[in-house]
Amino acid sequence: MRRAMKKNPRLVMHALASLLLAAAGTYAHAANPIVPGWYADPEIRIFKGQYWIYPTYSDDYGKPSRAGKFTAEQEKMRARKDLIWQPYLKQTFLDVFSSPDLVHWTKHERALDVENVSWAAYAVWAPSAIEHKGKYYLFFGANDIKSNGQPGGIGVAVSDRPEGPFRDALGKPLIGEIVNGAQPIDQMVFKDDDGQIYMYYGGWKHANVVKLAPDLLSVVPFPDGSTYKEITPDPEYVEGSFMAKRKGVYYLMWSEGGWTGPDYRVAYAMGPSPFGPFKRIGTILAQDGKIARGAGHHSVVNVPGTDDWYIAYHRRPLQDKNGHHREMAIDRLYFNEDGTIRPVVMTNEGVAPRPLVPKA
Ligand code: FUB
Repeated sequence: MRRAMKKNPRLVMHALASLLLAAAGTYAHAANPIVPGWYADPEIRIFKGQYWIYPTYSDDYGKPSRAGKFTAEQEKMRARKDLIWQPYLKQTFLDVFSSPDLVHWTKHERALDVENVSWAAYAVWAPSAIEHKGKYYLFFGANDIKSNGQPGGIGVAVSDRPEGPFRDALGKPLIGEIVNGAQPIDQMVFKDDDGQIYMYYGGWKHANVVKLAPDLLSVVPFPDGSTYKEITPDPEYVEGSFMAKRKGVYYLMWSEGGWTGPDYRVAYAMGPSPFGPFKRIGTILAQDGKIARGAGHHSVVNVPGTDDWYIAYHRRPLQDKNGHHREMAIDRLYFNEDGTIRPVVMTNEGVAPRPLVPKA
């Protein structure tokens, strides 16, 4: 690196500019990873003419910004050494990132903190955000529950702004139970063209879909009387479900393999409705021995008014074996003529700036 810098003074300028911008909380990396830091499960969205990324805080990278203040009840939850993998105790908040062009990112620290969620104490995971009736709702998993009766599950927090601060909306989890074998984690909220909002979720190799009430604060039954529909698409399904719709087709995507290992990956199915039926078609994201390992838990975004798509995902540096060392990357996602998805080519360069065109 030093030799390269000597040869090319522009590299020095770029490094200096990055350092200055990083110190100011704004990152100018036309490269993957998109920002410094260990972040996972990025969900990419568009709000207020900007791109937003809502990730899991995966591990400390430099000085952490967590508050570290807990109630007696939260301390009690955190003391369950028999249940908790100790690194999860660091995951008590969520940072959010915004960008006008997918290249320059601004960090909004601690958009959600367990300080504002009495029933959550650690393992705050995989946020999913949606704008609804002028407010922003953030769905998140907490406490990595292992059985019914344990405090934790999927919660919902609300804010007037996409960058937060988000505050717990219910004082309890929205889903705090294991239903159909699905651990209540890895939620993703999806708005269909008719305005109905669904939530896809589930770990432990099971996926469910639920219908959210008009205020997004409860789950309501489907017309057939059921409330939790199991839609596990394939025995390989593990977690991280994501729904996208293109040209009337529903694309269910998910992660397979173990997230701490090299072969974590993303697969997908296509279906005629939000409930499927879904049949696995193939893998769209996987490790590349020249770029990174453990690529998975992704999300996709469509640039409004175009058929251009991007995938945001996490991956692990090649030589790094620490499962929590996950970095965020963005690359292009392309569809074939028949609607199937081409395998993603992971890059170190990342994507070119893509500003959003304001609505006329
Ligand atoms: O980041 C915590 C957990 O790791 C997520 O909930 C899983 O999907 C996996 O990425």
